[in-house]
Amino acid sequence: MNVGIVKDAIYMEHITDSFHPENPDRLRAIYGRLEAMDQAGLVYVAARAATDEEIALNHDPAYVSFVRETKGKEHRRLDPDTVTSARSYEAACVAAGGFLELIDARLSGKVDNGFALVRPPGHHAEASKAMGFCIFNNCAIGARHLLKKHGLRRVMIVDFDLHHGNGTQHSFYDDPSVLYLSTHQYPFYPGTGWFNEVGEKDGKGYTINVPMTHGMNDADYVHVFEEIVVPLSRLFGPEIVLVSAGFDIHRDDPLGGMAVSERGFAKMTRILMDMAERECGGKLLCVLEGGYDLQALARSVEAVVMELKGTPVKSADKPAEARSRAVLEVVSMVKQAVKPYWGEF
Ligand code: Q9C
Ligand code: ZN
Repeated sequence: MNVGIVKDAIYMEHITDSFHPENPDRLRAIYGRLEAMDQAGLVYVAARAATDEEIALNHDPAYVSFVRETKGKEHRRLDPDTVTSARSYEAACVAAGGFLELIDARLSGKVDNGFALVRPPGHHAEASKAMGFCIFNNCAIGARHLLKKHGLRRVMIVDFDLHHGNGTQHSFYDDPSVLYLSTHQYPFYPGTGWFNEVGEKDGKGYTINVPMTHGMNDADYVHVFEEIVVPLSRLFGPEIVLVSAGFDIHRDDPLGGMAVSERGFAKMTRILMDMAERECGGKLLCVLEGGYDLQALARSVEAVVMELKGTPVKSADKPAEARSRAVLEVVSMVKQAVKPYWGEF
């Protein structure tokens, strides 16, 4: 498999406060690990800045101008958690544009799947508001580009970041062309993502929220993927699958309360690859969201990339731990919530 990788030095120029968990060291750790990997099958896709028009596919032009105003300025606060440095605007444009280039590389057949290793992250960013370390919503801009520029009609977004992707959910809340499915710790930041948030108008049923309880492990996530994500993909029939890949569900993450290991990320990736293979010729593209323990983050991204290459790490077949009782309840609640739209599955 040729795995498209987006990697760029500009992403390290988005400098947050000292001790901010979302800092340039995250990508330094990932890129270091990536360089140490066998390079066979890795295809580096050059990033570029998304244009104003591309960003405006998902954001209010006045908000884009507001962010542009931070250009060249030392330290601006866009939200209690979201700060900028002189080159953050540029980094944010290249984060979105990097994902667009990866999308185009997949659709033109240059790569088989891929991972955009970018920052700032995106899934909390609303149409007119920065939130939760996110400035522009990379994944949502990617989905808009697929609909508008490539004429796709069904895009599936799977978001396994610890936090609910409020920005992505709201972008497509009334839009049946994008199926947004999020697993996230609940109750937790940003507060949204309960079962009953299922979309509105024509988009009813096309938002699926899986609020996970504290401490869920590899087996729990695999169970949710097998019981909810895969069956819904069969019913929806996506033409491409985008993944908001957040590694803050790792057991070592300082922000999260989940217990996922590298092996779990590998298994989740395998399930998503098989799903994308069945539905849409394997069109599966990941974009980095959270993940704040540097070692856990770098090792987990490596496990995902190994899986995308088709050379899974050996530890992937060690016996799994048991799933929790709580996950059965979560799965049954989600099935109940989406039954009016998708029936029983
Ligand atoms: N102000 C991502 O993982 N924590 N963002 C807020 C109360 C914000 C996480 C705490 C966490 C944002 C992309
Ligand atoms: Zn997160």
